[in-house]
Amino acid sequence: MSQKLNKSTEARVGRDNQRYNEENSARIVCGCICLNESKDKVIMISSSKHKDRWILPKGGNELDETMEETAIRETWEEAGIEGRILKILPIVQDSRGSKAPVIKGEFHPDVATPKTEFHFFEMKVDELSKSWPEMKKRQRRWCTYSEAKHELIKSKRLELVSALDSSSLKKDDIDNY
Ligand code: 5FA
Repeated sequence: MSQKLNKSTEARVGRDNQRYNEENSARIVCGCICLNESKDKVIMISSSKHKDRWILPKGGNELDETMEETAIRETWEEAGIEGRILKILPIVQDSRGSKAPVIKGEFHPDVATPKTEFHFFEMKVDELSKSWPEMKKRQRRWCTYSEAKHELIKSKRLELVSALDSSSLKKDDIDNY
């Protein structure tokens, strides 16, 4: 795998170059499950739209990028992480079901966010930068499996729980939560 990272100081914005699934018009979103060396911790970030909700670094796949490039770029922009992609994880579908709008053609973020298809990669974290493009917008923290799952359920992001479950993150004692 190529593993290219352009450590930009600003995040890409806008949806003009967003890639959609040609069959069902789902928005393609890519991200990383960022693990420590011993694979018992994962990095979570706060959502920019809901500051009290914790999610995983991810964002829209753009037309000039491979899915892996998007995952690496978003992980840098949103979480300031550099690392090595170890594997591709199974695709997970939007957990909003029929409530998620299907939009054909041009996308208008102010009107609705279309249904999403998530492509996650497992990454081993090499370095956490002290500064990164979205550091003023987001918090970042290491979590155990049970902490991460607890936060994702609280954030109503069951598709992100599926992505986490498909990774090599070691499961600790979930009964504590
Ligand atoms: N959204 C909310 N719940 C969703 C679900 N279960 N499945 C799919 N999408 C869901 O919010 C990003 C968008 O995802 C929102 O428009 C929301 O309606 C929709 P977020 O996941 O909380 O992430 P964020 O607040 O950090 O938002 P951004 O990083 O700006 O958005 P993206 O992750 O879409 O990526 P971008 O970097 O390409 O903009």
